[in-house]
Amino acid sequence: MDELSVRRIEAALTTAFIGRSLAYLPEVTSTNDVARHLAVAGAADGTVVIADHQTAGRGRLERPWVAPPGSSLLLSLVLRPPLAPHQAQRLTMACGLAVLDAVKGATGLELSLKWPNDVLAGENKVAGILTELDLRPGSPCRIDYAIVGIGINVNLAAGELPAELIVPAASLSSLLGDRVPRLPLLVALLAAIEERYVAVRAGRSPHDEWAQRLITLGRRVTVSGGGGAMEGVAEGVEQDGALLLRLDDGRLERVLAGDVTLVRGAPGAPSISGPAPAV
Ligand code: BT5
Repeated sequence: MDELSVRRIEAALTTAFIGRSLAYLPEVTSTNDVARHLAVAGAADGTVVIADHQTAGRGRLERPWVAPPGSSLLLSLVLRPPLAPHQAQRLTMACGLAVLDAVKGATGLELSLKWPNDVLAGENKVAGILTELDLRPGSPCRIDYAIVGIGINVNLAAGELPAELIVPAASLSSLLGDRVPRLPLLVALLAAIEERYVAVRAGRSPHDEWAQRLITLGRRVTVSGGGGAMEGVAEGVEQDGALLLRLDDGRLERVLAGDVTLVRGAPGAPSISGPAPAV
């Protein structure tokens, strides 16, 4: 049995505050939308919204996030970190690393990250993260709340995986050849998020560990977006999450948003791509 419910989740939770305020809904438009409404109404730091099905699940730039009912982990967190807007990518970094921790702990699978917000198994996308911000005006400007949405492909058969994507998709069950119970994975994920988010709250950045887990770095890539495209070598990522792209004429471009494709045929570079960061 793989049913989620508030009772089952609460009984299994190991966290101090992440998910202690919890909404489970069988069907929503998008868990990010529900979480935003709760945040506007004053929801506490660490509030979690989970759904079994989204009728309008989305990625960045309103791209659709596809997940058959009951197949996936679909959740959003309301976070109220003491961060400036330019530090918001720390939340995506921390949650991406938490997905790696939780999947490794629950299944033994070693996943990796692709700049800026994808979780991959080899070249296949297993999970995506959508971070949306609301800012508190003033000087200095701070984040009022952030909604971090996480979608993990858990039990999708090969035929259920969305096709014709720029980045091919995989699910944990398709990789393992067996179904993965969602509840223990969810509990492990919320615990991993709490550990990493507590560090972010205390002023520590997950940047260095995140950079180490990015398969994008050191590769030749094409970055497209805003009507143009640039090709170069992805040299590094800055503290705020920006990608540093060394162009062939020697200039270094700082890329905050764009579609990144690893250039086929370049050393060690299969073709992998993905769209721009929301933050
Ligand atoms: C993301 O966006 O990868 C962020 C996805 C976040 C989804 C979660 S689910 C819970 C919460 N509520 C929401 O409404 N959203 C969050 P992006 O990097 O823009 O990637 C979107 C692209 O991924 C799409 O354009 C498709 O190409 C591809 N895609 C869609 N569904 C997929 C899936 N199940 N597995 C792999 N790729 C998928």
